Amino acid sequence: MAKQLPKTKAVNVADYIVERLAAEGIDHCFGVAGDYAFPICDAVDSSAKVKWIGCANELNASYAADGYARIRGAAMLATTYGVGELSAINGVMGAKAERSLVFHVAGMPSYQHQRLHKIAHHTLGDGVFGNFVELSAGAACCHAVINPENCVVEMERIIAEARRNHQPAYIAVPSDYALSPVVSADVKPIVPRSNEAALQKAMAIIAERINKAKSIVAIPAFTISRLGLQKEAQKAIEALGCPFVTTLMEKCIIGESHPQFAGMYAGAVSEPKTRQIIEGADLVLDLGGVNLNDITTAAYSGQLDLSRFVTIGLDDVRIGDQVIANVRLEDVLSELAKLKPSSAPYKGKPQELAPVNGKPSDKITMAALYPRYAAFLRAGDTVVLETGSSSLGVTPTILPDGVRVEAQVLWGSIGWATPAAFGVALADPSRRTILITGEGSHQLTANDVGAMGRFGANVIVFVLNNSGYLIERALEENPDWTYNDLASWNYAELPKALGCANWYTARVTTLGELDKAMKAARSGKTGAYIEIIGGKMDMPPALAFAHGQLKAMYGDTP
Ligand SMILES: Cc1ncc(C[n+]2csc(CCOP(=O)(O)OP(=O)(O)O)c2C)c(N)n1
Ligand SMILES: [Mg+2]
Repeated sequence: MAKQLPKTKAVNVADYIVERLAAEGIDHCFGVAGDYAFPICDAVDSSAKVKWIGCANELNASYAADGYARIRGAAMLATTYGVGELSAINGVMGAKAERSLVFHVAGMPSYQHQRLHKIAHHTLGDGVFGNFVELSAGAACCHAVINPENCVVEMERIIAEARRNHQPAYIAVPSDYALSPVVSADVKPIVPRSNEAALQKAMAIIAERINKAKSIVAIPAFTISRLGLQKEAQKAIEALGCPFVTTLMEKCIIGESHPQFAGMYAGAVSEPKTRQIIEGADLVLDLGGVNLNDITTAAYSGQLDLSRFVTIGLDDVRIGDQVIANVRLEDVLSELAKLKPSSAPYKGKPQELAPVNGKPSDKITMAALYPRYAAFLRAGDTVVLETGSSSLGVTPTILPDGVRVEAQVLWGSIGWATPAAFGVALADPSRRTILITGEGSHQLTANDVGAMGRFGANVIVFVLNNSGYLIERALEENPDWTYNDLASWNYAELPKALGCANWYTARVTTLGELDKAMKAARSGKTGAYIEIIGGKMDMPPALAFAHGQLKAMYGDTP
């Protein structure tokens, strides 16, 4: 990470903030302009390092920033006071839940107007200006209200704290202060580091647990990919020689053809061998803090003994009731990588891609669709998966090595994936970004397909049109409630209407048409948009399983 502090001489507060965030490896700012945020927007627009990426609304911008942060390690989001920042809260809160580092910079009314308690637009008309700071701060792990004197010091504190937790930070800037010269201060970037003694203590306990254990399994958690530590985690797992499993949240975090890969763990829907390996292990090395929620455990259907876990968090190690603080995940991984396995490494059964099935004239079934995605995807692709039946279809499907998967499994806010795919595509144009979404989710945020076209993000979009909210139909006794129906859009016409004039588009109802469209999308250099017509109740097996587990998912009917 480039860590050069901007020179402060004659630089205004807004310029300083933009420069300082640029030094964190950020070169795009997602947002929607507004008068209180003009100084921030101007600072971005005039910056040689950070490009302004206007989104259709702030919710989309926050999702796009989350997607970008997952690839780059951090992102910048700019909104205006009240109306803008509040629209972004769902997306920023999701980034907090999923440990994605978004710097949310919001423009506030001027200090002068705050001091005079002016009745101003975007307020409750009460002369109070602190109403929203607490709300936006609640979606972050730290926050600061900036003035010219505190700017330099506060930026270092905020950046260090956000990096320590790997969660969003909220930075509120009154519009007149934003234009004032920054007061320089003698500071150095604070890089989170382990306390050496604590690290040695943690490693001694971990080594003892490893030596005693007859069977060990590792779970590299989703945080590993948020922090960009995939290679380090792989080295540690190879040094340990033990099998590793993933949950839905870590799909493809390490290539699925890795010999030590023992499958995806999802409670009772796991392969029996995978389930036995993790549920029967003496020691579960949780690398990063895996999230065992209702989705990742298939409605709490597994039998994990948490007393056998050693959890290496971002900033601490937990073994039962013992917590060793000030130990960084990256340091533990590099210590683990020095170990020598006591026996030959685990060798699992090679995971194979599912064979492509069906005749060209067949209608598109889910049984034929998911193996086609697996055959379509290749190394160098980043797949962004939306909540809904699609993610439950793709995640159990083995994918080729070199495919990266991003999904918002825990927060699960539908509409996330479309702008997130936009952010992912801008974050790394050397990879091809593939969006897989249901049409119901897409309706929430589809307007930013326009931004993909405008900024040259050549995403390949697959929209599954199955006449409504299939996942919700499956999660209820009665699939026919009208609230699971949708306005029937002509999805394949959206790119053209939204200004993506040169995109490849198709609406496919048969496997032959799908195969042809996939080929065309792959060979083109522009974005592509494929609307897939699926059956109203045709669902992947994982969803059918959930349908039979409604009590476990939601508790008994009172
Ligand atoms: C912001 C938000 N609103 C509502 C929900 C509840 N919800 C979860 S999935 C879903 C429907 C998804 O439908 P679609 O995208 O069409 O996917 P399908 O399951 O039909 O393939 C809804 C409404 C949610 N998760 N997030
Ligand atoms: Mg649907």
